[in-house]
Amino acid sequence: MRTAYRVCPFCEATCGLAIDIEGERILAVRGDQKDVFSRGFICPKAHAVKELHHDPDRIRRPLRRTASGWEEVSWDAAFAEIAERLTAIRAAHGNDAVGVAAGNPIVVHDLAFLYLPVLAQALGSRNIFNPASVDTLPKDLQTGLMFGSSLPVLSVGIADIDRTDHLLIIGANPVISHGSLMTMPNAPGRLNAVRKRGGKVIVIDPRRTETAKLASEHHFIRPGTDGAFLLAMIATLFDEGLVRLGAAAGLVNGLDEVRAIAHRFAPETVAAYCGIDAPTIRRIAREFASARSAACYGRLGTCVQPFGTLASWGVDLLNILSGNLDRPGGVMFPSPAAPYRALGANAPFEFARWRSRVSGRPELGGMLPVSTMVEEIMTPGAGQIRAMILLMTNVVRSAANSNGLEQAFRQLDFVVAVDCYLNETTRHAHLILPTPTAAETSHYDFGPYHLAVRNIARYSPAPLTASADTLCAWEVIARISAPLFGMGLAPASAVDDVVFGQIAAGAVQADQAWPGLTVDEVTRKLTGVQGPERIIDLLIRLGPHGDGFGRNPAGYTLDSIKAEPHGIDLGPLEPRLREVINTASGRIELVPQVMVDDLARLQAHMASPSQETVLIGRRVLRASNSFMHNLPITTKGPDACTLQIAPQDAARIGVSDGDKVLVRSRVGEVVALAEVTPDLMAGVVSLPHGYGHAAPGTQLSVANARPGVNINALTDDQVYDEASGCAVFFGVPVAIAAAP
Ligand SMILES: Nc1nc2c(c(=O)[nH]1)N[C@H]1C(S)=C(S)[C@@H](COP(=O)(O)OP(=O)(O)OC[C@H]3O[C@@H](n4cnc5c(=O)[nH]c(N)nc54)[C@H](O)[C@@H]3O)O[C@H]1N2
Ligand SMILES: Nc1nc2c(c(=O)[nH]1)N[C@H]1C(S)=C(S)[C@@H](COP(=O)(O)OP(=O)(O)OC[C@H]3O[C@@H](n4cnc5c(=O)[nH]c(N)nc54)[C@H](O)[C@@H]3O)O[C@H]1N2
Ligand code: SF4
Ligand SMILES: [Mo]
Repeated sequence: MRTAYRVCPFCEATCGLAIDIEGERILAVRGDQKDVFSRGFICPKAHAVKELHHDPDRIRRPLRRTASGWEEVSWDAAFAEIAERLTAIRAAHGNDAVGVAAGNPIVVHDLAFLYLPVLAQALGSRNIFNPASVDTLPKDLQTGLMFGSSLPVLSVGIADIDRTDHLLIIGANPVISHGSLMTMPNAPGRLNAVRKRGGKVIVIDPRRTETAKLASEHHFIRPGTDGAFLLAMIATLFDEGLVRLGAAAGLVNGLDEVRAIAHRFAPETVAAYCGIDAPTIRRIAREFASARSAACYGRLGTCVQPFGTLASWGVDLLNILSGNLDRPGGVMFPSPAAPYRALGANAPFEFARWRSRVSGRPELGGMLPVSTMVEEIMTPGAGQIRAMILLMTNVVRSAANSNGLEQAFRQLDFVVAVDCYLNETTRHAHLILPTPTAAETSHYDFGPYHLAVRNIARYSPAPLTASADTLCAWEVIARISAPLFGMGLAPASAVDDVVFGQIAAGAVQADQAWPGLTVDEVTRKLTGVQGPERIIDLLIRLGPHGDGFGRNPAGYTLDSIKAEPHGIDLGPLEPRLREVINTASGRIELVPQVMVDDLARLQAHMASPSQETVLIGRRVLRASNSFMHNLPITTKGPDACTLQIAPQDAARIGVSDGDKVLVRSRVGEVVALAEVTPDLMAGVVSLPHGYGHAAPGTQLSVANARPGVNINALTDDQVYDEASGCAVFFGVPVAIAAAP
């Protein structure tokens, strides 16, 4: 028996795992006590490393759909067919006819994530969707407009949870999710520590969540009203002379405009709309502003809702105007060892370079909102999507309007899915290409370390050797891309060399830290490693902690990081605001025009708020989105897929615990079992997502035995945040009734 150490790939928290292995069999997964960041903490999902790897339903060989069922094919045959079909579709219908959708695992198997731009470039299509275009667009848009970062998702301000005196959590449930756009292993421990050292944690959420139960206070808020609530807090800061800019002094534009806008959202004006009384809003604002240090953190509840961009804006305004930006205990910017900025430090933020063909929703970072997918597949005309490349996504269950997506996917001419299950989405594919599990792959958390509450570097070697004839996700992406680049059926390494050449040229050109660097020197010194590790090595050596290719011998290289199997702690976050601001003005733009334009919509909604019941989501501890439902860990305990409903609402429609409730929206209906609980705000119901299994033609023996109901049969691709186009998962109007 031996123990391998690897970072957990199942969420952004990056916990270190100790994996006990005998031969090729994983016996157990434990927390790595020596991990410099997680120090032994894990959640139940960590065990999925073992269960996913040994799941008999998992696909291990490329599969091709035939009239009589699925057959195994060789990799070469699969890539030849993909090349032929995609080039033919592109030749006949243009570049936009082939779309790409990448799912959540690509973020945490993020070395493949580095190759998504390669595929997008090879295709030249406008129809590219990635996980950020599902769950982060409002935050991306707001951060990009205010700070000017070219890849805004990787330059979001991070709440300095380990040092803060006051944490305001609005629309996030890190005790279950373990944090998103905030990498922090052991979220429960870190939250408890704030209170233990005398600080305060306040949670604003329409559900009394597991996080709310650890907090000092919790307040229900009407879904979708956070933008108004946060502006009312800001109005209070102005009214009571509490505005301080701190590190942002002299670095902001638009302070007078914010004051004028906030004035229209006084606590007394928004209280009834938000469901939080005016004195409470004023008190929360005052306490936030007068704490020694404070940080406001918002996540999905401030993104995937009808006013996500304004809500995300409110979070940042509050942090900036209370003097908490870029100070310890406030909101700070990590300094990762492998910074994306080394790829092109001064590229400006770009937005709406194109709009979706059917309803004109904006591009951001080269992607369109997933909310446009159904109409872009279904609406005939030039630019219609006719083929999809799916990279680890169960989009037919995870995006809004599943029924529309089912119909859309059925009519596509060609679908190739890089995936390890035959599930609700991949059953629509013509080819399924599996990739090795986390147990067989090495890892470096490129994305999460840009979002971490400490500066950390950790490399994990593959615990098991991948069986012969498997291809890593990046190799699969490179081989799909080759013919689209005009490189025929070239091996992945050939595509990689071209890609690396481009990246190295861009990075050397952008570099300002290391004098005399040339592409030739960089390429020569990195010889020997291929694929994403070579890119990571380049970024590390060019980065702020790097060796500058020998110019700073004490600095890091990928090899020196590899030498520390439990990671390297580069210390707490440090002030670096000036490096982060990348706007044309060189200042933080407090009031981008996009916000001004969207405020009218918020005010109209405030003037006539709907009286309908609204549906929100809920995450469950033992599963990540949809793909873990086939693993034994998710079957422990009571059924998680219930419709939570407040006692008042249950009484009104005449249902009790365990009764069936019919939930209907514009696009669909489901019958779910009621879980009556005072933890939900009246007028709001909640279902978890990722369920709705047992579809014909799937190979998910565990998930199909406990299918649950599909929330995204109710969510609506035509209900979205207008500024960003982000689909609304939280705040969908529904009708509820006792099921007959
Ligand atoms: N109503 C509602 N809907 C939501 C949400 C919500 O809160 N409410 N949340 C949204 C969010 S935030 C997100 S990010 C999306 C997530 O939605 P998706 O990105 O679609 O994530 P999953 O549903 O888990 O699907 C992951 C896919 O990757 C495959 N996969 C998993 N691991 C591996 C692997 O190791 N190798 C390979 N080759 N394939 C693998 C799985 O088989 C599965 O097909 O869902 C969104 N949908
Ligand atoms: N166990 C587990 N962990 C996960 C995942 C999982 O599926 N399971 N998914 C991963 C993914 S893909 C992501 S993106 C992250 C997400 O991480 P989080 O954002 O922390 O996850 P959620 O549980 O969706 O938290 C959103 C909260 O917003 C609340 N909310 C809903 N509507 C509103 C609103 O209008 N206003 C306010 N203020 N709150 C609202 C919800 O009740 C919920 O508590 O989690 C990741 N981690
Ligand atoms: S919190 Fe996230 S990273 Fe940590 S063990 Fe759980 S799933 Fe893995
Ligand atoms: Mo997500």
